[in-house]
This record gives sequence, C-alpha cells and structure tokens, in this order.
Amino acid sequence: MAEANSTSDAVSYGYEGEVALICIDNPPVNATGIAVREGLVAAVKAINEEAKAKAIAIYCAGRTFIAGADIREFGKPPKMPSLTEVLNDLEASAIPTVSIIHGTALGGGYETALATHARVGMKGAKFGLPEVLLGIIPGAGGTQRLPRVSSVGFALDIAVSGRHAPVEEGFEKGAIDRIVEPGDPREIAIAMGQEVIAGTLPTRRTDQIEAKADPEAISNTLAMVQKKNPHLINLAECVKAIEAATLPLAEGLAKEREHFMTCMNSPQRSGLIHAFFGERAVSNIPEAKGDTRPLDKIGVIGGGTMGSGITTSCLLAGIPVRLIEVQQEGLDRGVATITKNLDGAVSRGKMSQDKRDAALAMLEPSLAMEDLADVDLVIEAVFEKMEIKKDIFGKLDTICKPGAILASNTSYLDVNQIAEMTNRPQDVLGLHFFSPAHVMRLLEIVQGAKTAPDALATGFALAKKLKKVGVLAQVCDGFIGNRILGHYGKTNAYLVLDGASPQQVDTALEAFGFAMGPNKVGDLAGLDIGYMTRQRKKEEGMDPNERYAGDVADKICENGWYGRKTGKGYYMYETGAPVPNPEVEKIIDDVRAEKGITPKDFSDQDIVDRYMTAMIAEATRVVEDGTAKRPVDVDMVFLFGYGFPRFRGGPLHYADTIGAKELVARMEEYAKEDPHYWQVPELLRKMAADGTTFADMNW
Ligand code: T1G
Repeated sequence: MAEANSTSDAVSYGYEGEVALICIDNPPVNATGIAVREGLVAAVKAINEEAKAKAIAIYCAGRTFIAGADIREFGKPPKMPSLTEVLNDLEASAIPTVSIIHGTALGGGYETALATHARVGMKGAKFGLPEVLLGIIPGAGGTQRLPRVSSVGFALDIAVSGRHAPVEEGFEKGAIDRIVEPGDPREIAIAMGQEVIAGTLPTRRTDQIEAKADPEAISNTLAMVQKKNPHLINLAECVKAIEAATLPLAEGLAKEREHFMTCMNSPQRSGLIHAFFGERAVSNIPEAKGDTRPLDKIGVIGGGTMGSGITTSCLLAGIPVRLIEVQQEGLDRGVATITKNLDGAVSRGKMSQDKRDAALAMLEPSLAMEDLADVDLVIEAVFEKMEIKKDIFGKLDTICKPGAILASNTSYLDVNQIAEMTNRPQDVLGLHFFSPAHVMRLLEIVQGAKTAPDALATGFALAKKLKKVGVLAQVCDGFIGNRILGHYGKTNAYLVLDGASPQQVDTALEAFGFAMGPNKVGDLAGLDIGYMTRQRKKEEGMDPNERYAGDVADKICENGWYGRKTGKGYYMYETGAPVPNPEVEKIIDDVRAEKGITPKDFSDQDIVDRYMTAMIAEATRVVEDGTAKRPVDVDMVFLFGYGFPRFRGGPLHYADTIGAKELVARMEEYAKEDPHYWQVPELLRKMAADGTTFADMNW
C-alpha cells in the first residue's frame, strides 16, 4: 500500500506535512468496487476526525486514475455504501479535497473527481462519462455536478457522446481546474495539496454551485438522440437527468437515480455490457497468447477492394506494405483506392496530412511476387477461386523467407487445402477481413489443421496492431460469420417467396436494430457475390431435401442488376434514398406463380422471429461443433462484422433473452413447413432440457 494507513484492500491514507494523501490501488483500472468505496469513505472520515491535515489529495496507483464503477458488479445485488453515498461524504469533507488525474478518469472515476473540491489533470490524460456506451447513464452525480462546474451544454456533449475528452479541453470548459506536466501522481498530489493550503489552487464545493439552465441545448439534444439512435433508450434518459441539474443537488441526484435505474433494468444494458467484455474476451484465450513472430513488413497480394482496404489498414497502423498485382492497371487502381482511403481519413479528421503522407510513403507497389521474399507476413486477397489461391500459395512457398506467415483472406474456402500447396502448412492460416477492410473492425483468424501456435498468436497480435477485434475460427465453409449468414440468409429469401416483400423484411429488421436490412445489404455488397456462391454450391451438389432459396435473386442478377454498383437491385439507386425496384415485384410474382406458391401475410414480428431463430440455430451448431470457441465469439463476429445491433449483445446473447425452450418450440413449429431447414440443434434441445444458457458457456 502506498500510504501508511490502510482502510481497505484497495485504499490507504497518510500524511506529508499538512497534506493528507489518499491512495487508491485496485488493478487493473482502479474501478470503484466495494473495497474502494468502503476504503474511501473510511479514509475521508479518519482524516477529518484526526484533523491534522489542511488539504486532502486523492491519487491512484498504477496506469490510470479511476476508470469507473466496477462493471462486473452490475446486475448483482448492490453492496453498500453506493458510490453516490461515498461521493456525497467526500463532497461534505470539511477539509478541502483535490483529485489528481492521470491516464483516464471515466464514469464513476470522473464523478469522484467532480465530488472533490478541485480537479488537476496531467497533460495527455483523458476524462469522460462513457456510461451511455454501456446502456446506462452516469449514476453517481455526473449528470448533476458536471453542469455545475462547467455547463449544461458541455455536460450533454460529454455524457451523451460518451467520448473520452482531453483534460486540456476540460480545463477550457471548467471541468478541470489545473493542468500539470506528467509525473509521479503521489508527488503531484503533495504539491497540489500544498497549493490548496497556500490558496494558489482555489477549491469550491460543487454542491454549492448553481447550474445555469439551457432549455435549448436540452431540447436540441433530445431531438438529436431520438433521430440518430432511435433504438437506444438511455440517451434520452441521460438528457432528462442533466435537465434536472438546475434543481437543488439532493433532488437532482434523486432524479438521476430514477433515470439510471430505468436504464439499469433495461435489457439494452446487459447487451451493451456483454459487448464491452466480449470485445476483450475474444482475445483472452490461450491461442492468442504466447510467442509471436515479427510484423515489421507485410505483403498484400491483390489491389482490389479487399487488398487495398487491408493495405490501408496496415499503413494506418504504421506497418510498411508491399502491394503485389499482376498488371500495371490493377496496381494503379489499387494505389488509387488506397490513396482515396487515406485522404478520406484526413477529411474525416481521423489523421493529419503529415501522417497521411508518411503512411503513403510506406507503400511499395510491385508487379513482382519475388519482392515478397523479405516480408514477415503475406496476406493473399485475390479472387475467391480455389485454383487461383492454390497457385499463389505454391509460388509463395518458394519465394518467402523461412518463418514468414502465409495468410489467405478467403471468405469461405478451405484453408487446409490452400496450406497443402506449401511445404510449410504450419505457417499458413486464414485472416478474413470484412469490407471495407480499413473500417470494419472484425478479423476472423482461421486456424488451419497444422497452423503453428506462434503463427496463430501472431494473427491476434496483428489484430491488436490494426485495432481490430480478432476472433478465432476453425475451418469450415464460411467459418463463423458467413456460414451462419449462409443459413439465415435463406430465411430472408423464403420469407419473400412465401409472401413478404423485400422491403417489409428490411423494415422489420431495421426496426429490430440492424443498421440495414438484408436486401439493402445485398445491394451494397453486390448481389453477384451471392450469385457466384449459389452457382458454386450447385456445382458442388445441393442436398436434395433443401428448398432452393435463390430463385428471385438469380433472376435479378440474370438481368444484370447487382445492386448499388449497377444502380439497380432490390432497390433503385438513382437520386436520393433508394426506392423499391418495381420490376423485382414482378419477378417475385412470376416465381411464386411458377412454384404455385400462395403468398401469406407475415407480421413484422414473424419476420424477426424467423430470421433470428434461423440465425440462432446455425450459430448454435457453430458452437456445438467447435467452429467457434464460445457463444461470445459468435456474438462478437456479428457485432463487429455483420452490423448486428450492439445493444442486443449478439445473436446468442439475444437467444438467452428468448430461452432455449421457446426457440426449440418455434423451430418445431416452423419445421412443419420445412423439416430439413428447421432441424433443431442437439445442443439447443439439451439446453431446453437442462436449463443451461449460452451465457453459461462463456468464460
Ligand atoms: N469495471 C471492471 N473492469 C474493467 C473496467 C470497469 N469499469 N474497465 C476496464 N476493466 C477491465 C477490462 O475488462 C480488462 O480486463 C482490464 O480492465 C483492462 O481494460 C456510477 C455506473 C479504462 C479506457 O465505461 O473504457 O462508472 O480483459 O483491456 O484498452 O456512473 O477499459 O484484462 O480481464 O479495456 O487500456 C464507466 C470502461 C463504468 C470505462 C482502458 N467506465 N473501461 O482501456 O484496457 S460505469 C467505463 C474502458 C460507471 C457510474 C457508472 C477501458 C479503459 P481483462 P482494457 P485499455
């Protein structure tokens, strides 16, 4: 413990002259778990009772100031004292208090700082109230105290965006009282405590400051959140809580509590917290740990959409790339796309012009595969044809240095077959990026039968370097995401064949929370990709029991309508918002007539239930056969690669809100129409029988 007197496992206090120091030490991020809450109350009480100090300075050990309440405590029976009570005691301290912020002061952490009588931030530190990203709102005074020390407008900005703001900006807005050079938090705590005593660092009790009302900012923000995030309930709750900041603090805190509990009790909270921990859990596996190989230079083969996106992602991460194409025209197109991607990042304020120039300078275009002899990793991103990929890996085997990792960006194909084209299958794996590869955060890391542990761990190291969410997948047709998509995508087609319109399906699923319905997504990605996959599957031979799902989509493609890139698909893309393509309606009617289908009415809920049940069915099989390690891995694939609504946590987190019994019953009901398609996974039957949930299978 940093200080002499421990008041809990995580808090200690001591004295330097007339300055009392409270140290919080609760790794990894000093979250305000019960040990911190109890320890802090006891320390403030003891120091005031001992009456030896004229100032109290609060600082944290480790890499950061308090990064929030302990999220792992959510959903469990609350332990007293609550953080709100702790901070009210802290604020009432007769001896003035100051908080020393290094790293990040977030959520309950920044609320702790707001309850002290002055806030000092080290240059480079960040602060924020990111609770909304977890489906809740600040619940320990943040919505009441920030408007008092700063303004209602700034409080709305910080709390509704959830962004981590630099302390320097906070200083300008009154949210931070002093900026100091970075240094040892304890030393700075002593110095700032002395400044409080000397009166050179003014202090003020936040509860004695009145917040100035700003009804315009409140109504504008309310309108904005309802327009921008119509699904999320907590943003409006947050605005309403901040609106109460003009009340006396005790009343305002009570209001905040009401809005906080509304969010706490919403399923959105558990979905968003599942997403928070899931994003970290996917790389918290043995395969992601251990030795890795160097990633100082990467080779990318193919300058198409995927190749140039992957190259951009590497350059943005500061990794030099050698880009290989077979013809000058293709190479020029690749370089042009990469340049456009980087310029886009500059125009969106994501990077400076200097950084853009430096990134582009690390790009080495080449027409010679031999130039890959010295790279650490090759990522092949050429046409999705096995023969082409096999040919390339055969060549790479003779060109690349020993120990170089050979990866394929294939979306479906068998990585083991590709690896067999080399004498080094231990160096081969799949690295499946998602389009646009410099934007989409998902990276499926596909383990081949002979992939070496350090090659696999290097895949995860690359994901971390590229700020991607790397998820381990085993080899099968389409790995985790595309295999599941391949299954539930048919439900979309069956719904249209049996009576729903493509627009109704899209609208129902957008109301469920998807950013875009499946038919709009098809138009965006290009309907020709699905068409080629269906042709490949036909050539490989389909199960005679399977109901073909491609009748309508095939006819659309056979008209040369591939979606946005041809201006026509399920929708027309002339001017403004896409409008339904009336000729598709005719195609649907013709196909139904051909197949003797009498269309039936589906409610939007029917559509969501069938679509989600199909997704859950195949997702269960993917966990059952080990293609995915745990349900959370499937969930993160869909959150970061398929636009699944984050507040629902992912298909299997969502499945637990329905329950295995109900899901089995639904599938058995739907199976009356199509027993082959609606087979119930054994795992789901077992869960229905023994009451286990997908959450029970996560670790
Ligand atoms: N509670 C519990 N564990 C936490 C945590 C938290 N608040 N924050 C991080 N961790 C764990 C995380 O799971 C990981 O564990 C390890 O710490 C390192 O995190 C009343 C109710 C601080 C910017 O939303 O944004 O306060 O995987 O890998 O990339 O109003 O963590 O190693 O086992 O993310 O350097 C509000 C959440 C809470 C901030 C560091 N606070 N944390 O990022 O490391 S709600 C937040 C972060 C609240 C009050 C309300 C980031 C970080 P493991 P990491 P990092």
